[in-house]
Amino acid sequence: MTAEALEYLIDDADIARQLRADVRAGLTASPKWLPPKWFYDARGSDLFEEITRLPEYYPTRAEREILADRAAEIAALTRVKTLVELGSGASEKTRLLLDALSATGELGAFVPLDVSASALEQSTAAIDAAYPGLHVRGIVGDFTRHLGALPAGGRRLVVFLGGTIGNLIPEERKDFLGALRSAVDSGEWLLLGTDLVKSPTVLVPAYDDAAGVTADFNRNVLRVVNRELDADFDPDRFAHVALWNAEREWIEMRLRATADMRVHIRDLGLHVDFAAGEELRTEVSAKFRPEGIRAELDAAGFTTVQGWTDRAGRFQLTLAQA
Ligand code: AVJ
Repeated sequence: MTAEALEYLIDDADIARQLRADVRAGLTASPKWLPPKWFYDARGSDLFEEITRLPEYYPTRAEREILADRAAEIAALTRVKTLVELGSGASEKTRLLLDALSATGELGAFVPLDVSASALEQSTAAIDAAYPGLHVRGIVGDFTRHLGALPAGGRRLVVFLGGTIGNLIPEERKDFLGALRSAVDSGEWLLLGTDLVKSPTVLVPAYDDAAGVTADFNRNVLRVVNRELDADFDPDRFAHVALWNAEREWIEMRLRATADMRVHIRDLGLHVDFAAGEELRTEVSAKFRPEGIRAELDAAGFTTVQGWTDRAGRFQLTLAQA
């Protein structure tokens, strides 16, 4: 059996339009910013996979440990027919859940949603081959815009792993969780992965590794803008910055101009000036406290059923019910 063709809620023209809007808004703002979703072209996705294997980047291993320990318990509590994964990427850790849910005998469908059609093509083909009899329905979409279009019914568990919810600022998180609550029926489930607040001596190296992979990942957004919008950023003249914002409890990644520069973004007819030392914010990665997770879920209309951390207490998976 082969996976069905992907379902497209966004096409290349939408994506191009959004990139143009984001780049114009972010690079004409003060301070300058770009949204993190534009890191993930093929090279950026590969670099992210490399990050997940770095000694300093603990979240992926911590989350995998929790899933390995708790997947059977999650399957027994939820007994769902459909597993929906938001921002699914390679869906590698998700197999632990697919295995456990398949063992309960009721899982019938897997619905991964991601903005990257290429990532989905690979992951749906691999999952389809590994789980004969599972209906795999990949959706090309944006989890901040397309939750209303998720296929309904079939008693669903929606999983949002990796700590990706931390890329949303608090107001965006509120909108996201509210939209998700509206998209599911009472009694359906959410499994949310969140990185936890901890010492900056652990957090900062996770976003500023010794091998420089995260720096390369950060600069990749400039290569994406160069290619897609015919711009002339010189990525080598931007330094990678990762800092802990103690007040907001998030990691910020920035790119710091190492010289005065004028960048031309031809497709936008836009010239952007950088002063030496000026910083462009490319990502926030919020870190959470268990009570804050519960409060945000509660405010959105979800009831927290259980939270699990890895043995070192670095990362939390939270199971909640609508
Ligand atoms: C995939 C969004 C969870 O914020 O930790 C890794 C992305 N950025 N290193 C994160 C990321 C820098 C990652 N998320």
